[in-house]
Amino acid sequence: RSIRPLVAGNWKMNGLKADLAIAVEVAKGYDAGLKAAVDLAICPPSTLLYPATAALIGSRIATGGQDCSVQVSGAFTGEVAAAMLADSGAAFAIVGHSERRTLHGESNATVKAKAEAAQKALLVPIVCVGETKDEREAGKALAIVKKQLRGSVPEGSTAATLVVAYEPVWAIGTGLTPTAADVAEMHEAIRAELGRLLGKAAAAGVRLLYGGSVKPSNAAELMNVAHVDGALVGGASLKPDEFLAIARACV
Ligand code: G2H
Repeated sequence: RSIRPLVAGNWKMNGLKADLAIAVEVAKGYDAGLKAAVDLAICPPSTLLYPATAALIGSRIATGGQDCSVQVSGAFTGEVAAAMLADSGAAFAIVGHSERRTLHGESNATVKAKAEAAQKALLVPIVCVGETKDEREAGKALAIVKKQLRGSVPEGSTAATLVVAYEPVWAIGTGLTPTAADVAEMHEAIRAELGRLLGKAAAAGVRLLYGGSVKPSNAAELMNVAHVDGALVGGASLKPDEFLAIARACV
Protein backbone atom coordinates (compact mmCIF):
# COMPACT_ATOMS: atom_id res chain seq x y z
CA ARG A 1 0.00 0.00 0.00
CA SER A 2 1.28 3.48 -0.78
CA ILE A 3 -1.31 5.11 1.49
CA ARG A 4 -1.56 4.29 5.18
CA PRO A 5 -5.10 2.96 5.67
CA LEU A 6 -7.68 4.34 8.08
CA VAL A 7 -10.44 2.28 9.66
CA ALA A 8 -13.05 4.52 11.26
CA GLY A 9 -15.93 3.31 13.41
CA ASN A 10 -19.21 5.17 13.11
CA TRP A 11 -21.21 4.31 16.21
CA LYS A 12 -24.20 6.30 14.89
CA MET A 13 -26.79 6.95 17.65
CA ASN A 14 -25.54 4.11 19.83
CA GLY A 15 -23.58 4.31 23.04
CA LEU A 16 -24.00 5.23 26.68
CA LYS A 17 -21.21 5.78 29.22
CA ALA A 18 -20.92 2.04 29.83
CA ASP A 19 -20.12 1.56 26.14
CA LEU A 20 -16.83 3.39 26.55
CA ALA A 21 -15.71 -0.15 27.39
CA ILE A 22 -15.96 -0.88 23.65
CA ALA A 23 -13.37 1.80 22.90
CA VAL A 24 -11.16 0.50 25.70
CA GLU A 25 -11.36 -3.05 24.29
CA VAL A 26 -10.42 -1.81 20.83
CA ALA A 27 -7.43 0.00 22.33
CA LYS A 28 -6.33 -3.21 24.08
CA GLY A 29 -6.40 -5.08 20.79
CA TYR A 30 -4.59 -2.37 18.81
CA ASP A 31 -1.27 -4.15 19.04
CA ALA A 32 2.12 -3.11 17.73
CA GLY A 33 1.61 -4.88 14.41
CA LEU A 34 -1.65 -3.08 13.75
CA LYS A 35 -0.29 0.25 14.96
CA ALA A 36 2.55 -0.06 12.49
CA ALA A 37 0.16 -0.50 9.57
CA VAL A 38 -3.30 1.01 10.14
CA ASP A 39 -4.78 4.17 11.67
CA LEU A 40 -7.93 3.72 13.74
CA ALA A 41 -10.63 6.23 14.65
CA ILE A 42 -13.80 5.93 16.68
CA CYS A 43 -16.71 8.31 16.06
CA PRO A 44 -19.07 7.97 19.04
CA PRO A 45 -22.15 10.12 19.65
CA SER A 46 -21.06 13.65 20.57
CA THR A 47 -22.09 13.07 24.20
CA LEU A 48 -19.28 10.50 24.46
CA LEU A 49 -16.63 12.31 22.46
CA TYR A 50 -14.81 13.85 25.39
CA PRO A 51 -14.77 10.75 27.62
CA ALA A 52 -13.96 8.49 24.67
CA THR A 53 -10.98 10.67 23.78
CA ALA A 54 -9.88 10.57 27.41
CA ALA A 55 -10.28 6.78 27.53
CA LEU A 56 -8.12 6.46 24.41
CA ILE A 57 -5.23 8.65 25.53
CA GLY A 58 -1.98 6.84 24.81
CA SER A 59 -3.63 4.38 22.43
CA ARG A 60 -2.99 6.36 19.22
CA ILE A 61 -6.65 5.81 18.33
CA ALA A 62 -8.24 9.04 17.14
CA THR A 63 -11.82 10.13 17.72
CA GLY A 64 -14.25 11.95 15.49
CA GLY A 65 -17.68 13.50 15.40
CA GLN A 66 -20.47 12.15 13.18
CA ASP A 67 -21.58 15.55 11.88
CA CYS A 68 -20.86 19.21 12.55
CA SER A 69 -22.64 22.50 12.16
CA VAL A 70 -21.93 24.84 9.27
CA GLN A 71 -22.05 27.63 11.87
CA VAL A 72 -19.22 28.68 14.15
CA SER A 73 -21.24 29.58 17.26
CA GLY A 74 -24.37 31.39 18.35
CA ALA A 75 -28.12 30.89 18.44
CA PHE A 76 -28.34 27.49 16.72
CA THR A 77 -30.13 25.30 19.24
CA GLY A 78 -29.07 21.69 19.15
CA GLU A 79 -26.16 22.21 16.77
CA VAL A 80 -22.58 21.23 17.58
CA ALA A 81 -19.78 23.33 16.08
CA ALA A 82 -16.66 21.80 14.58
CA ALA A 83 -14.53 23.70 17.11
CA MET A 84 -16.54 22.05 19.90
CA LEU A 85 -15.75 18.63 18.46
CA ALA A 86 -12.08 19.57 18.26
CA ASP A 87 -12.21 20.90 21.81
CA SER A 88 -13.62 17.53 22.90
CA GLY A 89 -10.61 15.79 21.37
CA ALA A 90 -11.85 14.91 17.90
CA ALA A 91 -9.48 14.72 14.95
CA PHE A 92 -12.16 13.87 12.39
CA ALA A 93 -15.75 14.75 11.55
CA ILE A 94 -17.92 12.59 9.33
CA VAL A 95 -19.95 14.87 7.05
CA GLY A 96 -22.61 14.06 4.50
CA HIS A 97 -23.34 10.54 5.70
CA SER A 98 -26.30 9.27 3.68
CA GLU A 99 -28.40 9.20 6.85
CA ARG A 100 -27.80 12.96 7.12
CA ARG A 101 -28.36 13.53 3.41
CA THR A 102 -31.59 11.48 3.39
CA LEU A 103 -33.12 11.95 6.84
CA HIS A 104 -32.01 15.55 7.34
CA GLY A 105 -32.17 16.80 3.78
CA GLU A 106 -28.52 17.77 3.51
CA SER A 107 -27.55 18.94 0.03
CA ASN A 108 -24.10 18.78 -1.50
CA ALA A 109 -23.73 22.50 -0.72
CA THR A 110 -24.52 21.88 2.95
CA VAL A 111 -22.08 19.00 3.09
CA LYS A 112 -19.37 21.15 1.53
CA ALA A 113 -20.03 23.94 4.05
CA LYS A 114 -19.74 21.39 6.86
CA ALA A 115 -16.50 20.01 5.44
CA GLU A 116 -15.12 23.56 5.24
CA ALA A 117 -16.24 24.26 8.82
CA ALA A 118 -14.46 21.08 9.93
CA GLN A 119 -11.26 22.04 8.12
CA LYS A 120 -11.34 25.54 9.65
CA ALA A 121 -11.45 23.89 13.08
CA LEU A 122 -8.47 21.72 12.04
CA LEU A 123 -10.60 18.58 11.88
CA VAL A 124 -10.28 16.25 8.92
CA PRO A 125 -13.71 15.81 7.33
CA ILE A 126 -14.67 12.32 6.20
CA VAL A 127 -16.90 13.33 3.28
CA CYS A 128 -19.41 10.59 2.45
CA VAL A 129 -20.77 9.95 -1.03
CA GLY A 130 -22.75 7.11 -2.55
CA GLU A 131 -25.59 6.23 -4.87
CA THR A 132 -29.02 4.77 -4.08
CA LYS A 133 -30.25 1.40 -5.35
CA ASP A 134 -32.37 3.06 -8.06
CA GLU A 135 -29.41 5.13 -9.23
CA ARG A 136 -27.17 2.04 -9.39
CA GLU A 137 -29.78 0.07 -11.31
CA ALA A 138 -30.26 2.95 -13.74
CA GLY A 139 -26.52 2.92 -14.49
CA LYS A 140 -26.06 6.34 -12.89
CA ALA A 141 -23.84 5.42 -9.93
CA LEU A 142 -20.62 6.91 -11.28
CA ALA A 143 -22.29 10.11 -12.46
CA ILE A 144 -24.08 10.62 -9.14
CA VAL A 145 -20.97 10.10 -7.05
CA LYS A 146 -18.89 12.42 -9.26
CA LYS A 147 -21.56 15.09 -8.89
CA GLN A 148 -21.56 14.62 -5.11
CA LEU A 149 -17.78 15.03 -5.07
CA ARG A 150 -17.90 18.18 -7.19
CA GLY A 151 -20.53 19.62 -4.88
CA SER A 152 -19.22 18.45 -1.51
CA VAL A 153 -15.42 18.54 -1.52
CA PRO A 154 -13.85 21.86 -0.46
CA GLU A 155 -11.44 23.46 -2.93
CA GLY A 156 -7.84 23.21 -1.88
CA SER A 157 -8.30 20.02 0.12
CA THR A 158 -5.22 17.83 0.39
CA ALA A 159 -4.35 14.34 1.58
CA ALA A 160 -3.79 15.82 5.04
CA THR A 161 -7.11 17.65 5.21
CA LEU A 162 -9.61 15.32 3.52
CA VAL A 163 -10.86 11.74 3.68
CA VAL A 164 -13.58 10.52 1.32
CA ALA A 165 -15.87 7.58 2.10
CA TYR A 166 -17.77 5.79 -0.65
CA GLU A 167 -20.90 4.31 0.88
CA PRO A 168 -23.48 2.95 -1.55
CA VAL A 169 -26.77 3.78 0.18
CA TRP A 170 -28.20 0.34 -0.58
CA ALA A 171 -25.28 -1.32 1.22
CA ILE A 172 -25.65 0.58 4.48
CA GLY A 173 -26.78 -1.62 7.35
CA THR A 174 -28.35 -4.09 4.91
CA GLY A 175 -25.67 -6.77 4.78
CA LEU A 176 -25.45 -6.22 1.01
CA THR A 177 -22.16 -5.15 -0.52
CA PRO A 178 -21.11 -4.27 -4.06
CA THR A 179 -18.79 -6.63 -5.90
CA ALA A 180 -15.07 -6.00 -5.68
CA ALA A 181 -15.19 -5.04 -9.37
CA ASP A 182 -17.87 -2.40 -8.72
CA VAL A 183 -15.90 -0.99 -5.79
CA ALA A 184 -12.74 -0.93 -7.92
CA GLU A 185 -14.49 0.94 -10.72
CA MET A 186 -15.99 3.47 -8.30
CA HIS A 187 -12.84 4.10 -6.27
CA GLU A 188 -10.80 4.59 -9.43
CA ALA A 189 -13.40 7.07 -10.67
CA ILE A 190 -13.37 8.89 -7.31
CA ARG A 191 -9.57 9.21 -7.42
CA ALA A 192 -9.77 10.56 -10.97
CA GLU A 193 -12.50 13.06 -10.10
CA LEU A 194 -10.54 14.27 -7.06
CA GLY A 195 -7.58 14.71 -9.40
CA ARG A 196 -9.67 17.05 -11.55
CA LEU A 197 -10.91 18.95 -8.47
CA LEU A 198 -7.76 19.13 -6.35
CA GLY A 199 -4.91 18.37 -8.72
CA LYS A 200 -3.39 14.98 -9.25
CA ALA A 201 -0.69 15.28 -6.62
CA ALA A 202 -3.13 16.14 -3.82
CA ALA A 203 -5.69 13.58 -4.93
CA ALA A 204 -3.13 10.79 -5.06
CA GLY A 205 -2.78 10.75 -1.28
CA VAL A 206 -6.39 11.29 -0.17
CA ARG A 207 -7.65 8.26 1.74
CA LEU A 208 -10.67 6.70 0.08
CA LEU A 209 -12.65 4.56 2.51
CA TYR A 210 -15.27 2.01 1.57
CA GLY A 211 -18.32 1.88 3.84
CA GLY A 212 -21.53 -0.14 3.92
CA SER A 213 -21.93 -3.49 5.70
CA VAL A 214 -18.21 -4.02 6.16
CA LYS A 215 -17.66 -7.03 8.40
CA PRO A 216 -14.83 -9.46 9.08
CA SER A 217 -16.13 -11.93 6.49
CA ASN A 218 -15.98 -9.44 3.58
CA ALA A 219 -13.24 -7.08 4.80
CA ALA A 220 -10.28 -8.85 3.19
CA GLU A 221 -11.86 -8.80 -0.25
CA LEU A 222 -13.00 -5.17 -0.01
CA MET A 223 -9.81 -3.83 1.59
CA ASN A 224 -7.64 -5.38 -1.10
CA VAL A 225 -9.34 -3.50 -3.91
CA ALA A 226 -7.13 -0.87 -5.57
CA HIS A 227 -7.78 2.67 -4.26
CA VAL A 228 -9.52 1.34 -1.14
CA ASP A 229 -7.54 2.88 1.70
CA GLY A 230 -9.60 1.66 4.62
CA ALA A 231 -13.15 1.39 5.84
CA LEU A 232 -15.95 3.35 7.47
CA VAL A 233 -17.61 0.77 9.70
CA GLY A 234 -21.04 1.08 11.29
CA GLY A 235 -22.60 -1.93 12.99
CA ALA A 236 -19.38 -3.94 13.28
CA SER A 237 -17.58 -1.04 14.98
CA LEU A 238 -19.64 -1.68 18.13
CA LYS A 239 -18.03 -5.12 18.44
CA PRO A 240 -14.33 -4.76 19.31
CA ASP A 241 -13.33 -8.15 17.89
CA GLU A 242 -15.04 -7.43 14.58
CA PHE A 243 -13.70 -3.88 14.32
CA LEU A 244 -10.16 -5.13 14.98
CA ALA A 245 -10.58 -7.98 12.49
CA ILE A 246 -11.56 -5.44 9.84
CA ALA A 247 -8.48 -3.38 10.71
CA ARG A 248 -6.30 -6.50 10.37
CA ALA A 249 -7.72 -7.07 6.89
CA CYS A 250 -5.99 -3.82 5.83
CA VAL A 251 -2.52 -5.01 6.83
C1 G2H B 1 -22.48 2.82 6.58
C2 G2H B 1 -21.77 2.15 7.66
C3 G2H B 1 -20.98 3.15 8.50
P1 G2H B 1 -22.82 -0.17 8.34
O1 G2H B 1 -23.39 3.77 7.11
O2 G2H B 1 -21.00 4.48 8.12
O3 G2H B 1 -22.67 1.44 8.46
O4 G2H B 1 -21.41 -0.71 8.42
O5 G2H B 1 -23.63 -0.57 9.54
O6 G2H B 1 -23.46 -0.49 7.04
